[in-house]
Amino acid sequence: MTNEAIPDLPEFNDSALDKAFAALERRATDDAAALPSPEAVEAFRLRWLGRKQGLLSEVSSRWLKAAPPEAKKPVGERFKTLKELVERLLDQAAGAGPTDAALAAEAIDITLPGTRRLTGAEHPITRTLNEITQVFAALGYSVGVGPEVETDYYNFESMNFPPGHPARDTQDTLVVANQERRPLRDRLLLRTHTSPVQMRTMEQQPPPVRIVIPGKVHRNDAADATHSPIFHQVEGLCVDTNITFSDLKGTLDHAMKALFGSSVKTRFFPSFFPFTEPSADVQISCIFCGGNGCRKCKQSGWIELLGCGMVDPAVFAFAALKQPAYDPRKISGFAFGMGVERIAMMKYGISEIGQFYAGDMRFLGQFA
Ligand code: 2U9
Repeated sequence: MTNEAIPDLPEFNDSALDKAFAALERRATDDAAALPSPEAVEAFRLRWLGRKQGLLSEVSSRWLKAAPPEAKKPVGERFKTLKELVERLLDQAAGAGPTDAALAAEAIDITLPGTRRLTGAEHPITRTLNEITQVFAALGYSVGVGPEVETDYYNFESMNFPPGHPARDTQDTLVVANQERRPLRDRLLLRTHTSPVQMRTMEQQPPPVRIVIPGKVHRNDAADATHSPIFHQVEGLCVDTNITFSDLKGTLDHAMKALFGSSVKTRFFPSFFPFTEPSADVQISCIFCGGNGCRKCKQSGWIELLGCGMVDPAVFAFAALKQPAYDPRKISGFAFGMGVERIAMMKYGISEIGQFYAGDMRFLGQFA
């Protein structure tokens, strides 16, 4: 709308004033009805309230200032009412957002097909890792985490792999470059197991300790259908007075039943780990055939799933350097470790470990 000049008032009596102001109120209301954009609202403001050339400023000079003394009050009152109307219309237009016309222009056709948004899902490794930690959390274990880049001391030496010992070859790993000037114990490497976190925990707190450590580990292993140089473990540690191998067997038997079903059986075979003595490999009755023998268990009825043992006194001796209460003559404990990928592969019938890392939506979507 263009600014049409405000005509001079021929008369200042009540009915002439009512008529003139009513016409302006209508004009303002009509004008405010079509303000589709913030720019149009601003133009409305300038047109009506602009200090020099606004319509109200013109009304003020032509009608108010020109009024004879006796008409100043009735003109002033009507002018005030008009100004309040214009301000109210402006407030409404500024706060109202787009007008009906503007909305109609942008209207969404609700009959068109929608955009399907995929819901995210927990990765099967994360899910299995959480399931395992939950089983132990329910037994009163707390959950610990620690660095993936470790020192030689925490990863190897304190776990009873002395410098140069052949057991280190079984857990070869990537080492950080250019550390030759540092003492061996301080050199950095990618941890091969989560055990360093247990050692760090013992250094921080005296017994009793019951913790599980889920996390990523690295080994120089060739990748094949069931091995990956990066994989995940859940390890556990229980230390107290009078902890025995029976406690270990009872705890792991319960955990396997909680993870794979109450009909699952366990059996323990002698094994070797530098950090436990005695050590054992644990087998569970085949969850595919119930122990009768099938292709998955190579007709044996059993599947090997985890390792465990009583914590070696040499490992406690390292913890005792910082916390004397880990005196192997006074306390004892058990530890265990399991590969999360291996358990997830069993639980979900996955035959290639690489599927977990390929990021293929056709694989991952099955867990949504
Ligand atoms: C401390 C003392 C002892 C952790 C243990 C195992 C046995 C074990 C393997 C299972 C499959 C690793 O992922 S895997 O390849 N682990 O067999 N781990 S006992 O022993 C500890 C840990 C911390 C202080």
